Amino acid sequence: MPQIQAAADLVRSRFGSIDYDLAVILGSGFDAASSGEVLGELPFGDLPGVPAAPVPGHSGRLLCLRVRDRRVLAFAGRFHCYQGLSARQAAFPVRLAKALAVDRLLITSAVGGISREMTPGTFVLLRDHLNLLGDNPLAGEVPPRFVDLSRLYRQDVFDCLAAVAGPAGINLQRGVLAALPGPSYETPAEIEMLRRLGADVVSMSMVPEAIMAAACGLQVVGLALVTNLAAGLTAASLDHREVLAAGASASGPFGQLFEALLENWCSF
Ligand code: NOS
Repeated sequence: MPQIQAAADLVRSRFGSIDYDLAVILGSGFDAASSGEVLGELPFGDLPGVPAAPVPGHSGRLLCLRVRDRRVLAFAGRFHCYQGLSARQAAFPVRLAKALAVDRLLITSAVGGISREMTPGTFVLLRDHLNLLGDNPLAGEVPPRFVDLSRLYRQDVFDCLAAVAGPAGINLQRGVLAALPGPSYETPAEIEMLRRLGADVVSMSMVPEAIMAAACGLQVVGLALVTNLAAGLTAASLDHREVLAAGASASGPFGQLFEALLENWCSF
């Protein structure tokens, strides 16, 4: 905790004492900086207590953005369990956002599509998740422990997203995420198992952050981008470079959804 406070102090000293409307964690290939003006920038490596270096496709920077009249704290990059971190360490950005008094968190990620409608390019508002990481960010340390996750992901933003998605020709769905530890992609048999368990999409992230956000009392929206069909659903091999390319090519639509979300969610 002292390190989180030290990190928050550093962010305040660099960006000023800002009242953020929203924090966003940007997954592989996601870019929010292009939606707004960058007011401040800080490499993750400068933050006390930062758990690891960024992985390819993640720039590893904390940004202070102005998007229209909103202030956004953007984590351009995230921490994953497959970097050898605990789920608690992976949730570092959420604890930092909490220490900076942020109360709304948007979590984004590239995901593999499992259900028939989850084709590459589809955006998915998370309805729920299956935590198959074998770890929980609330394990081990101070309470709260027994946090209610029955309404973890906000659903009332769907209409404002759909209002933008329809006319813009953006495919928007709702779905359940399965989070696996990775870093290998899944086998076709594992994907079939996940489908039978009720998962629509699969990734190696988001869940530690979402659970920590619930424990910290932050409102959470999960927005995923299907970058590939999951293993066994396509003849093509899975490749992280293609995940990054698919993310980059969806940056225009993501910007539109992000602005709609900022406008509506922040005025609820
Ligand atoms: N990601 C995926 N994770 C699991 N299975 C998939 O099919 C998939 N597609 C995208 C790997 O490319 C990175 O993107 C996400 C994972 O969370 C991982 O960070």
